[in-house]
Amino acid sequence: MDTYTGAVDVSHHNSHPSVASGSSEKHPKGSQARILLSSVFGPYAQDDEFGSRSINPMELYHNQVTRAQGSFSLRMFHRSWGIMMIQANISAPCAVLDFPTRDDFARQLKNNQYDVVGITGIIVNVAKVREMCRMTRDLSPQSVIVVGGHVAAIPGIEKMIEADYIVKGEGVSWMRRYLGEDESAPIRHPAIVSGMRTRIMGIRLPERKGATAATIIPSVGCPMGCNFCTTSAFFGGKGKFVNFFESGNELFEVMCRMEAELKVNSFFVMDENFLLHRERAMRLMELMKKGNKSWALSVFASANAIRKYTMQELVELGVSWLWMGLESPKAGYSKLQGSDTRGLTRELREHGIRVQGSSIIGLEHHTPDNILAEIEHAVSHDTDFHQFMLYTPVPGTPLYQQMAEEGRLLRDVDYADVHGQFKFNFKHAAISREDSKRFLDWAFWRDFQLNGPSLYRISRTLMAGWKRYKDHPDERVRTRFTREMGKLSGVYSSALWAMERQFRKVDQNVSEQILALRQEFKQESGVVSRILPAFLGPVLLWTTRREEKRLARGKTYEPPTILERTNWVEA
Ligand code: B12
Ligand code: SF4
Repeated sequence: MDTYTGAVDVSHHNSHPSVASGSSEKHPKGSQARILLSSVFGPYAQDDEFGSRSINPMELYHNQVTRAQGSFSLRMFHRSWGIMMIQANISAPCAVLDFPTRDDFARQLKNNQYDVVGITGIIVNVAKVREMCRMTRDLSPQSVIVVGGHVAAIPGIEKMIEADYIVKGEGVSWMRRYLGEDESAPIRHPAIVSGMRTRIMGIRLPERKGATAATIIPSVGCPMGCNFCTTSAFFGGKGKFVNFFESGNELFEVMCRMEAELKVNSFFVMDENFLLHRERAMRLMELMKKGNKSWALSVFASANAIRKYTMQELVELGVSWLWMGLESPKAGYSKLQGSDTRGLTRELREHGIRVQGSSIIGLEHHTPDNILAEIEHAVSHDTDFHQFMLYTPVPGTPLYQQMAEEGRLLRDVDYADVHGQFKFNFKHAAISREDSKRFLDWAFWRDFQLNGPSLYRISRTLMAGWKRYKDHPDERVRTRFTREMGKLSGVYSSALWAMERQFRKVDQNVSEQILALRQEFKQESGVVSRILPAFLGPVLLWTTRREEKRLARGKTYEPPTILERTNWVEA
């Protein structure tokens, strides 16, 4: 193994001209150019000079949703879909390197003659992007360096990193244009398994083909344009977004292909506000009915978009998991207008739809006096999962612009800490930077303490859905709930057995609720779930406790490094 030992260059000098988005220049080799697309290097869950932070691991749930749930936290990794999307849509020979170490990245550069090195990163990763540009100049001086992803939104980024092109916004069309390919050709969706290396209660779940949902990316951006929203701003802001698949027909076709290729019947739909596009969603439902597709969909949607559908429609569309914003009723965002989010989340859960709520801590009207009540309000939604985030002006957003104009942005906050899970990066009218973290941590803890482990909560929602829909006239709906319940009855009821015991020390009341749900399972499901917990329950209790000890000793998890090549011919 060759090791890269280059010193860290933190200077801001920039000898190569950087060009912002929309360049009309083309690479001289066109589609013959050899491309490397890489995500930023790990390890991630540690504190280092490149901006890794132990509180900012590469794990969606453990990072920002279930992080206070200890061994019950849902842990898994997600690939870097942006560069997978670009790779699938160019005909040039292309390697995607995901989650490399610095050594892996250096080795790629040394052992291959790449013409173009594309690096993807978000704002927290800027120091890594800078280091990777420096390494590329050093080890592969012939390569053109292209940087894309949200990191491109940092004001003055072209002076911070040594790149030839910094691409703001959508990258597939940019790369196609740069290689002289047809920019407007239909988008080819890559086959993406949504998550990997899933762990909960101290065990890693087996990775069977088809067991994990496929990720589908219908669009990027969101036309609602909430002032703090970075994804909306990055792809054009209010009124704008980029659609990869315009119609329900196109989407259905992609999903059928994924179903066949990955053997899946569930989909993680990565669209910021999927239900907002009602016509497309309804057409998809029609085709699902015609094609007898009993698919399950996990989607993001705002409360006002959800309200455009009846519960029946959502259930028939296969919506089984909904990620929605529950911002304070006093905040006045148009996406929430007129919606009683507590009533809505209750109703959704009663129909077997798991709800992932998302609440913002530190809104303008929050004060030390009212924030605990606001947190109680958020927690009282009793959603299956709850994400809390600090109100954060992120570069590129209207909120950031406003805060800058008002002189409220705090200087000397490292970009690596601007992610909403640490402390404020701005001066709040009433809450101090230190207190922002305390309130945030409290919100996560309070939700866990009062509502219990998310694994228990999703079991409860699924049970409600099963009871309601097990005799539904639409066979697709029945099949979906039976399938989901099937998953629950064996292993999950054993997990409930272990949870009930382990949670006694946190909250006796919740532990009793878990017991009550387990009894319900016994009645509703087959013989397996009656017998299995007696054997598997104690095993899971043991693995849970073992995991608890490991975590106390500082155990962290990292994603595996992945290299995938397409259209490849050895140089
Ligand atoms: C999946 C995901 C993750 C995964 C990580 C995946 C990975 N391998 O890196 C997990 C769950 C681990 C994660 C973690 C975090 N994430 Co995250 N994540 C997402 C999410 C939900 C989807 C990303 C995605 O694939 N989108 C779809 C693809 C197609 O879009 P895209 O990545 O933007 O790529 C397009 C363009 O940007 C561009 N492009 C991208 N890369 C490149 C490269 C080149 C060379 C070119 C030319 C173009 C280009 O072309 C692509 C196609 O158009 C987004 C939200 C969102 N809707 O995008 C947040 C998002 C990217 N995450 C965000 C944040 C803040 C985080 C965290 C800090 C957690 C947190 N506190 O919120 C951590 C950081 C982890 C770390 N240590 O780096 C923010 C970024 C904000 C910002 N402005 O920087 C986002 C936008 C969410 C949000 N709205 O706040 N995340
Ligand atoms: S509705 Fe959600 S995704 Fe759309 S702009 Fe607002 S916060 Fe962003």
